[in-house]
Amino acid sequence: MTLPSGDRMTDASNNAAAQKRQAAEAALGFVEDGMVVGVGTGSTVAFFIDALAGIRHRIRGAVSSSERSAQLLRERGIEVFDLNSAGPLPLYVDGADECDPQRRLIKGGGGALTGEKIIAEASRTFVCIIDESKEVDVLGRFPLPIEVIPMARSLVGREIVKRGGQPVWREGTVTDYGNWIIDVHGWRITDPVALERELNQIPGIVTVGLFARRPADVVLVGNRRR
Ligand code: ABF
Repeated sequence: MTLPSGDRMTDASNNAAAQKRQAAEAALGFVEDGMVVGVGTGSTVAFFIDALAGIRHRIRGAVSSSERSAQLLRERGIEVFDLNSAGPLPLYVDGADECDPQRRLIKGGGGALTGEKIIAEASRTFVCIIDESKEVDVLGRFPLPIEVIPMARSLVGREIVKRGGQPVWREGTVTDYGNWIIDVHGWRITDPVALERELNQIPGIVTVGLFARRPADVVLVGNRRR
């Protein structure tokens, strides 16, 4: 396959894209008539939004985890609702950066972790759509994204170092909520629920990119259900 840029995709990236599309299309099976669907962010979700557009007459609309996905949804004629007006959602579909055997996730590589975590919490069923490159035995090979209030960047960085992590400021990234992101390298996260709860206590941290206290309910890997 050749990218719009004219670059040829490698077999591996071809395979990943095919698996992302397969998982996205399989997620349609969880969409029921009249639903307002929670929609995540990222390239896998972009395939899901394309698929959702094909059945947009069957749904009421969507709640988006990011401005970026909201724009994609509107461009495809899908109404976007505010979460407060939509209320509890029956379904949330989103990607991930890593997924362990217990369906616990690292998310936030795309910078939308706060909106994603809010909608995951508001949704009855969270369907995670990934390609096989995201599957790990232990979370942490992908640097853990943490959204922070800008004034707390150094404070949070020091707290991360105390816990054996290497914090890297994602310089230049400002989230939809005006915050910054620190990516934490070097952690092997064997108890993601405990780490999520501990980091959530640190003042200045808005969102930890661990979806472990509330993991995915279903994981679709290409055309395979985990
Ligand atoms: C999003 O999915 C983010 O949390 C995560 O970074 C992204 C994965 O990106 P992609 O689907 O492009 O691989 O929900």
